[in-house]
Amino acid sequence: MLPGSVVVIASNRKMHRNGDQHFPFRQSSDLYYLSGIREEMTVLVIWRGSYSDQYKEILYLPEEDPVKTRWEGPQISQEDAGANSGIIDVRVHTTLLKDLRELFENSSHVYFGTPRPGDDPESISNEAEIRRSLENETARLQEHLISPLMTRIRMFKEYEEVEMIRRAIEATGKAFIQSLSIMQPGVREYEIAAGIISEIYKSGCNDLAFEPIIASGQNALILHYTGSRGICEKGSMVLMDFGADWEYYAGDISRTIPVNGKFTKRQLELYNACHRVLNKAMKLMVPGKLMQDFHAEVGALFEEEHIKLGLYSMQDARDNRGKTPLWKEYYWHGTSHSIGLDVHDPFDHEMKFAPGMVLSCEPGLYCKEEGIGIRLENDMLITANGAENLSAGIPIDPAEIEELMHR
Ligand SMILES: [Mn+2]
Repeated sequence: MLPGSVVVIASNRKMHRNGDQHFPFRQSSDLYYLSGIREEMTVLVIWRGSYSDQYKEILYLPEEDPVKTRWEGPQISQEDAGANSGIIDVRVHTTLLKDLRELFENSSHVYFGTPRPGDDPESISNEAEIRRSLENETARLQEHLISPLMTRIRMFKEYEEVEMIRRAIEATGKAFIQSLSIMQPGVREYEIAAGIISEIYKSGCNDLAFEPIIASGQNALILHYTGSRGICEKGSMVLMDFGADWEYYAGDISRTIPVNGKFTKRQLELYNACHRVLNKAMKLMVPGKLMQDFHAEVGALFEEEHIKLGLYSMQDARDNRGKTPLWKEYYWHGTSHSIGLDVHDPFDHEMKFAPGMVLSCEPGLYCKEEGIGIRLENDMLITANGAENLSAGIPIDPAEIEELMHR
């Protein structure tokens, strides 16, 4: 934060669904990171003085609404909000605009929490309302976004955060084992999803990190397929990409398994190719490497495998030099993304891999001609000299998967 600045980060209200229903509320990740408060309509204000290293932080809660309390139960008390967040100065909304006017008078900069990359510019946030109300007061201030600062902090996980991610991955692994016992020819994709979700909740998680992808047969060629109505056909494979949320931290795992518990010869060839790339890719995740360079290295590994699989020839690859590499015909997405409070956590692509980052490693092989899609995904913690596979406990060896499915 620059000297003489104010940060305003506001959480949203619940998002309306239809009639009197709302979508489940999820706290703004930046606000949660800084405060640990999960209530809707919370506002965090941080002020830094001009001439000294003086900081002030104030947390605003909505006013108690007796009708809302009757229907939805009491909201967090000011006392508990203070204890949970470590913020001593907790107030109610009524004084927010007045307080901000005062802080702005003695400041030169203001940082806002939104929009973040990927936000819907049309959605009306609480923050947008605050900005509108204070248009005149902020006119003379220099405006900044808080997201670049927050990205730099959130990219590096503290010990406690890694522990949360480990718990999320543990629950995700249990759900994977559960899916193996439900999988059989004729079962619907959503039945597999139901088993996975149930197991995640039984592990003590009260949310999923994202909507599970259970894609059988050709559906696996759709990267973010969430239809889940398809039937798992004998002789095909199912690509499953899912993750538990443990206390707001995400796990994110992909596995691909044969519906009837036995890979065909061709499926196994493709699976082993993807598995070899994953094993080599995990070793390439070392401090000092740029994400884009890592992805290019994984692409080169795939090219070798694609040629061995007969998807194209070495000559084809050579003839194609200077154009979009042929491996991109069979591998359409990035190899890695940051994982944390969000399953796709903020990441600064100009920064090199460094200890404390938690990143996915998820090579995929998608063959339209053969109607086969495979993705294998582990979650990695970058360490001083390499990376730890946080999902090492989740079966991935094809013989082990077949053995578990026959049990
Ligand atoms: Mn992922």
